[in-house]
Amino acid sequence: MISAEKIPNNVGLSSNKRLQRALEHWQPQYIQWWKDMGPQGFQDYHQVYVRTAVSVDPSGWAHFEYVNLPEYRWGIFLADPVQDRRIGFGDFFGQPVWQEVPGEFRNQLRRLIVTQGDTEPASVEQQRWLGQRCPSLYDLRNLFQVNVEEGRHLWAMVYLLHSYFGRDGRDEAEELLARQSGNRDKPRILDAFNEPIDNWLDFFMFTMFTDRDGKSQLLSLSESSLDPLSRTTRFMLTEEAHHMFVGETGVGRIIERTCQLMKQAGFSEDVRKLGGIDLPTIQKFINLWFSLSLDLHGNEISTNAATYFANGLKGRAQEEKWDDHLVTERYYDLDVPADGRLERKSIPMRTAMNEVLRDWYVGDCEAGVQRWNKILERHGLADRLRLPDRKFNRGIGMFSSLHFDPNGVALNDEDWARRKGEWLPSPADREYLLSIMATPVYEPGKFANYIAPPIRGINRMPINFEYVRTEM
Ligand code: BYC
Repeated sequence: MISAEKIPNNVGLSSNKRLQRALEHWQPQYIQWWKDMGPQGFQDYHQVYVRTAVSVDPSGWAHFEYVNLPEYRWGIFLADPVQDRRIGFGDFFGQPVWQEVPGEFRNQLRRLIVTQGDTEPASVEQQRWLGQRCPSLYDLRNLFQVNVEEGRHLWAMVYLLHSYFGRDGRDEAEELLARQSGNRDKPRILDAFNEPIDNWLDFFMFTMFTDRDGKSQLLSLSESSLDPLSRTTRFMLTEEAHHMFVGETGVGRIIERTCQLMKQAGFSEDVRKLGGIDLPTIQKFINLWFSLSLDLHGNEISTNAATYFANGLKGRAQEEKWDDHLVTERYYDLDVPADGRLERKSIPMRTAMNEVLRDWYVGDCEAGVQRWNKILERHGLADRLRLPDRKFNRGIGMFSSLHFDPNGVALNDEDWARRKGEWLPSPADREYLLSIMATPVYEPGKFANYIAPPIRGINRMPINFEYVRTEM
């Protein structure tokens, strides 16, 4: 039974019969999906200390309690309305925002919402086996927090589909539960969401880099002229921040431990013999997840992106910081491959909106990597981690048919095939990581050997708090 008590919301669910009916059909399928495709081995007998959003004010979404995961209260929230909000960019600049979907933009908006929605359950599916290899109860709890909130983000997109897109919206909402990460016949829409995440270095890199793409895409959707989409994504951003915290501090704690082990090994790079994760391996995972997440921003030159911008559907991150919101006369300089070399070209800026967003994203990632380098500096080490060149290992966009090394130097097919193992995780690297993660750490306050404890616990709880407990 659908009830406002079980589904915390600020969208008037108790008086919205249409939404109730749609959810009555969809919610049981969602729970079934969560049980089948969500965290494996932690559905029945575990209580997890998680945060549940019960309202949009800070006190409301910082509500912590022990929950049995399938009983988590996935809610539906819109950020508070902005009075007299006006369209902030594109051809309709200055007009009032839309409370309903204009017929002529219905397909484009549905496509954006479905693409966004598809990533949320995909990430839960990708991470579903990680609990069996967790480095601590603290990390296990963080994994589940991320998972339930990705589930809530799916609810947010399904709310929009059910409320504004009629029959097609209901069909799309079902399809969101039918596609599966990595499934050959029914894969998830975007490539990075079909990659396996079977170890915790992958998970932390994913939450650092791929969730940060979530941040850039949500920032741009929160500028949308469709006000309910803007308000939904604005609230999602508050949760996204915690996911990136998990990623950045997770990798940071691995680096911290690696530094300790390097000292212990007499400043040797080879910390594997002490069971640690060496810096070259960490660099390879940065190279992988950064390049996969660059792909998530779409083609460098994109008429889709130009149309989204022109129609006011998807803006730039922090659109108010730009001085020109029409962008009809501006150009963007880009290195374009031509006849086997790169040629600088000026392209109309509206068609470069994916690249403009990617610029914002690269800057945000760069700041995070610099914070990691501070750890190395603090330990007196000369090694530094870095982002690879944007052209490296691309699967989408104009560099995808070419090869480049992490410095952006072009390589032929043969050199790429021979050398890519130097820059990307090899099967042997993955095997090594699985070997040090084979035994999960479930004892409160204990941490796997390859990762340092966090500085503090969650919600002012001690680090040795029993963040996940078993109830038989
Ligand atoms: N993989 O003109 P283009 C998150 C396709 S993450 C496969 O550049 P557009 C999260 C494209 O569909 C954020 N295919 O496309 C993070 C198109 O196909 P068709 C998710 C790709 O539309 C962690 C063709 O290539 N949010 O929230 O400008 C955990 C032409 O490309 C890919 C969104 O994505 C790819 N990577 O740009 C949980 C926001 N890229 O039509 C959650 C909504 C492109 O030719 N989506 N293609 O068959 C969008 O804004 C756009 O769809 C994209 C693509 C930016 C993704």
